[in-house]
Amino acid sequence: MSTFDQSFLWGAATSSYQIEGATVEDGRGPSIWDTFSATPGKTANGDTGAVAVDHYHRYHEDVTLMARLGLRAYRFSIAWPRVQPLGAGRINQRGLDFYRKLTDALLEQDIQPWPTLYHWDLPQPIEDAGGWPARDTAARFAEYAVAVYEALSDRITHWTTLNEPWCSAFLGYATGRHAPGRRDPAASVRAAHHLLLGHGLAARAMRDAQVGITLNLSHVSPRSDTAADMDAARRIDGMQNRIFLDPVLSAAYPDDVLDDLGEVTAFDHIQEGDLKTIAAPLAFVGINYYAPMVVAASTERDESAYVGSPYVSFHDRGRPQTAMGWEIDEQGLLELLLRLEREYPTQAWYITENGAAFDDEVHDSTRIDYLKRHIKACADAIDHGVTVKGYFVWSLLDNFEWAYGYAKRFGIVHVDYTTQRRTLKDSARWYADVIARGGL
Ligand code: PNW
Repeated sequence: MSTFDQSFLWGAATSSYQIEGATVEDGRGPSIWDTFSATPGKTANGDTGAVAVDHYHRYHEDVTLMARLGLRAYRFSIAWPRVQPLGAGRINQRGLDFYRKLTDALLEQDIQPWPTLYHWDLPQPIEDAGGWPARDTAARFAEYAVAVYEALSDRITHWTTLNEPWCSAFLGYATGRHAPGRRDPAASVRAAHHLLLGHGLAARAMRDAQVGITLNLSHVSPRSDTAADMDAARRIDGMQNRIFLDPVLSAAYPDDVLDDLGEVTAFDHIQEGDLKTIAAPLAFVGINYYAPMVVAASTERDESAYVGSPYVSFHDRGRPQTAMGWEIDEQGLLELLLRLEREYPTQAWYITENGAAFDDEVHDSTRIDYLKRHIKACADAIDHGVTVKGYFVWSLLDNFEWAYGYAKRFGIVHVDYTTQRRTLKDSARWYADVIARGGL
């Protein structure tokens, strides 16, 4: 029997703000990313998602492209401010219509729609009312999620609540490198909790759906086996992986993480029953994996995204890297999957993002090599008994890479940002062959 069975879901991923453009069309309201990217100094070259790759107008062409590649599934996200321009109350029918049309175009080509309900475009009015650090945002998110679910559940089976709550909480509210750009460590810990609470409330309300959450997980190892470096690795593993995995899958925050955060917050934002809500039964967990982390103890204070653990440094092993400066190491993905299987043996997993930015354009043998290594790591994990049920390349198209603007290209399809012309990169042709063959 081959490693990837017939039902293995081969896909590609994007997100609304990174590709759609059309930010003021058909009644869409502003999101925190419109505000943030329009603020001088926040993104490279002052780039914004106002036009992006114009997917809002070109979705049909893009679905045709997906069909040419033979994708079995397409992971996209739904822009909350299109559906609910104020983030609460009135539903904007034209916003829902766009996602209905996109979904129908996918189904017509036998491509499974895999929507994510929140990939970072929080309606600006919700941020103005306190954003994710405010408890009410969790309830607002669940209300929005149910509205979308009710409108589209006749044609969509698999739903993801959140994409990478780590980024929303800690890049959004601690380092300020992502929207809304706040720098308030205590607020970021509240944000993480309310994101999880919003996830749980939504997952419980979407009865009959197959619901999951996507986390950006990493394999964390100490630079050396000194007690200090091992403690640094424990802290970063806690704040990157376990602070999300444990509440969602085991209904508890890890004790050591609560200890580490003791100086940052008094945890008076956690109410009785929250953890039970957060641990709603899930059909799957999505993993976004890009690179491993090697960490060491440091004597210098560094206010990083890892709030509560400022005396940690990130070690560069001098190995090959992508254009993001992220180390290329598929062994990290294998180790991560084996560890997850050990700790959560009954859980089903999907790789909901994996991919790389490189400086080459259409002839991207570096990207083919990156993808090949990581798909091989998935195969090895499956051979070791890990339930990996699908793999989504990040990304289908070159797009708006957040604070890096359009300078970093992750697509397997090249986009000319002047003409919006799409050109298959070598990696797209290669990936189409992988899908056709059902494996490497
Ligand atoms: C993920 N970090 O973002 C996102 O889900 C995508 O929208 C994004 O384009 C992709 O990965 C590539 O960056 C991340 O700083 C952004 O650790 C930043 C980090 C991690 C993930």
